[in-house]
Amino acid sequence: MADLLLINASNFPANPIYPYAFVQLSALARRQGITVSCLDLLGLPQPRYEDAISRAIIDTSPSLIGFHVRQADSVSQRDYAPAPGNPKSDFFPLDDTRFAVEIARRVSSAPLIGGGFGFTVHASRTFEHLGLDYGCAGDGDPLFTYFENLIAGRDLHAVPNLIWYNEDTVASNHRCFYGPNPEREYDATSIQSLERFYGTETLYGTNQPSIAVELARGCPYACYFCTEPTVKGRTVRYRDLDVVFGEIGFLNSFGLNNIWLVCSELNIGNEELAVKLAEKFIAFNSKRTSKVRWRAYHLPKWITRSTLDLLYRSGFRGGWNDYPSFDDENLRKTRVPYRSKDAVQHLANTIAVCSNIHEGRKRAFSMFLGNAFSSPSVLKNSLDVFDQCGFQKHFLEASVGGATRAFEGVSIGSGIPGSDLPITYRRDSSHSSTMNIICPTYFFAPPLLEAAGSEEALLSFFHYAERCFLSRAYEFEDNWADILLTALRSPWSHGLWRSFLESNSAASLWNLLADTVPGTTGFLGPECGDLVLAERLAEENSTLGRHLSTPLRLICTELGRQAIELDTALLASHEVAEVIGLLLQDESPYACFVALSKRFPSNQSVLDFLLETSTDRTGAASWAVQVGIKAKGVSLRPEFAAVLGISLQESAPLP
Ligand code: B12
Ligand code: SF4
Repeated sequence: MADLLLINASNFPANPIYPYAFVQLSALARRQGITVSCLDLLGLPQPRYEDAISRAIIDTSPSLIGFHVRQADSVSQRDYAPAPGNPKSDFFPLDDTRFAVEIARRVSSAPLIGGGFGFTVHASRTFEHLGLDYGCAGDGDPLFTYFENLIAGRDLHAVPNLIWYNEDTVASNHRCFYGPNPEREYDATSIQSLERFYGTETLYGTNQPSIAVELARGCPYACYFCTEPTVKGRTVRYRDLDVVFGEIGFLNSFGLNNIWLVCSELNIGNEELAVKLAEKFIAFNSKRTSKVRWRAYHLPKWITRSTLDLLYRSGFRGGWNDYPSFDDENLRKTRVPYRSKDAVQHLANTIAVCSNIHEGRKRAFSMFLGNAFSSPSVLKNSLDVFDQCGFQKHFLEASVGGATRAFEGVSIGSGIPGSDLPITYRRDSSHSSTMNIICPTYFFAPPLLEAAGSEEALLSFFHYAERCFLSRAYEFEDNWADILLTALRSPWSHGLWRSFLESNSAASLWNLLADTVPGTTGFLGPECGDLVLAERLAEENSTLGRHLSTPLRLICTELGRQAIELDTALLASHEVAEVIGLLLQDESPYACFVALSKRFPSNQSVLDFLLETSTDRTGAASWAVQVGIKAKGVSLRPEFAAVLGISLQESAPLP
């Protein structure tokens, strides 16, 4: 039996987490002597909802049924449009919640209420869309103080944050913002629920999921894309740190050591709270054998290098910064409270501080380059800065936000470019310009769309930037052993290969690879052992991927450089030598793209240009040039150049 049954159909399968709202609402209920039972529908297809919901209702006979809507979509347009390199997601939490509401309506006569962050963003519309009896805009506290009123449908005017039908019209009561819970929220029951959700092996394993603990709520800023100030309030309400650490100590006593401190931002206006927390975590961890690691959203400002050092020493492991750009004018328009030098400094500091931390996590970077105020010059300036700072080589993957999620009164309205042309995506794969803002609805920056010529071209460019300019992801995409094999099977390589190994540090790399693949020996010459080894490596490349790609790519590039040296006719031309230099020397993929885009509209035109000068008939030069193109991930398209404002100039000098 339970007074309240809470149901969540909004968990994002690509990034599943135990709903913290279950913990928070259960704790509020406890204070009023109200019992709560929770059901998360993650992983269940709709046809199985009926069974799960009916069973929960029969088991608990709730007086009220609540639906938690954490978010109405993933806030990432690429999950809804079939973007290159990205499968379409089937994450439509409002459709699933509505389906769950219909079932609950059939099975139970209890009133139905909705709430949560995603619900609150468009509270009245979502309330109507879901077919509920009540809605709660914002903090859930009044639900419990006025629990009896809600069940009896009495004095509903008095219930803060409530949305309800007053006769036939939707009424929204006055909004109240509450602070975080002054008492501990987690109890033994929440631990059992966490165990059921994750399974004990995952929950207590080496890669523990993060457990949410609230630190503060609210944000005074007004970034044009963010709903936090309207949902959580513009005043920051902090939680007593002793209560926060009481919570962390309780979780730690069960062996739960990966904490996500929930707040809008950790360092609003200054770094005081961050420093205080770091000191408390250091003291806390010094008395524990199993150390706590923690994360929190934070701004790339108001954290000095020494504070960042302190934070990471205390177990801090970052949060999420989605820089819109590294262009001051653009940052000003997006209304984020920092500028390019803050972001660059913070990123450089984070890279430096994290360089010694190897905890099995992929280094990932994300940027909101497709923000509404973006343009070709914003993209160019930002990528120039990123490249000049040498950040690319530090990240194994990156993601670019290509479009803005439309939120009424926040990211949509006058002065926000593109917000008058939103696209709503639907589960049945249709999308239309008839906006339904509560469903996944996005818009693009008009100057970017115009420059790219189409949505497909713009998203393809971003995909390229993610793999090659903002991270090293592209380095691991090709089977470099296969590429090497092509050379080793060709007679032109034999002499080169032997002298290459004898005279080069690559020999040690090659022997290292031989050690990786049992039963093979390196350094025998391409006629015998090396060919066998390369063949085995080509087979293994898909499984050993990252480990093998880097040394093999280095070997291929070095061999490529030597193969080109043989082609004196090719190198006689100054221009040709420069293009080859870009491809096979240390230039970054971005610098290479920018320089080549000024001269060539496609990869094929680079090849044609180089090879028409070549006198080589063995295939060595052609192999080397193709290695260079792959080694820099080059992908030349006129639309890509246009997105960065680069125009083709036949006589452009190369850098
Ligand atoms: C920490 C965090 C993360 C962490 C979570 C770590 C963890 N272990 O929990 C990580 C990084 C993993 C994460 C992931 C994601 N997140 Co997040 N996340 C947050 C953050 C900062 C806190 C979330 C939280 O737990 N809040 C506390 C909960 C309980 O608040 P709440 O839902 O509002 O609930 C309160 C009330 O609304 C009410 N209430 C809630 N439910 C109900 C139900 C009823 C019936 C009633 C009456 C009341 C009620 O009571 C609660 C207490 O007052 C929020 C921003 C924020 N400040 O909340 C973003 C936020 C919710 N996340 C967001 C997004 C988009 C995501 C992802 C989809 C990102 C992605 N594409 O992967 C995923 C989704 C994960 C999932 N499976 O659902 C967005 C949602 C945007 C929006 N406008 O809807 C937010 C707002 C961030 C932002 N500013 O854009 N997130
Ligand atoms: S500072 Fe952070 S939480 Fe505040 S409005 Fe901007 S993005 Fe949202």
